[in-house]
Amino acid sequence: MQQLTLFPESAPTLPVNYYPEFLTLTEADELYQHCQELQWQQNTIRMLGKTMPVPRLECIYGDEGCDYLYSKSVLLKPLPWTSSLAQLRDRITAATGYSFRIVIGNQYRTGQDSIGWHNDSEASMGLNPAIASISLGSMRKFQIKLIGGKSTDFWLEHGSLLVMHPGCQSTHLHQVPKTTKVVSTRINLTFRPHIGGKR
Ligand SMILES: O=C(O)CCC(=O)C(=O)O
Repeated sequence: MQQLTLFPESAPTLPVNYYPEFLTLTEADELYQHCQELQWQQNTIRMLGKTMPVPRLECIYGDEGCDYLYSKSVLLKPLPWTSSLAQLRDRITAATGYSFRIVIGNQYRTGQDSIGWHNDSEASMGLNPAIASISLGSMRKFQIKLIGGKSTDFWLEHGSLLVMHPGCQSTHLHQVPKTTKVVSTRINLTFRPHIGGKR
């Protein structure tokens, strides 16, 4: 089983680690194919008194009852783990030591799909969650910054893993900005803990 070094020299000041070749090309291609069959939804979000479509498609799989509400507005109700997603969850746990109860998928259809600056601090994940993020398909820029600080860019490649360690969500914000470049679909899977539901 692949065991990751959690704090390599390359990113000593950020509470994240990036592993560009976590999956082999064949594994990443097969997983991308599997993700095409997941139940993607176009959700709506209420912000500043307005209801608008979330600028990406979303899906959620996980343990029964591990509902996930974000931005006090979007409620995601997990479908049961598929065997591919459960295998990937276990592999990431074996490599990082972190446990996960849900995976939220984001599908960025074009460069106009995005996620703005935010942290993932929903109480349902418990205190100081570790979040593991797999990227598939087109490469997109992921930016992370200390709150009030300068941002660092990561180009998240097909088959890569980005780990946001415990504490990251309290001190840092992250985003995947829109781009005017022509990009095709990118799929992102974020494995997260959850304190509710049934095991
Ligand atoms: O797509 C990504 O790499 C980031 C997704 C993200 O920030 C989130 O789901 O909270």
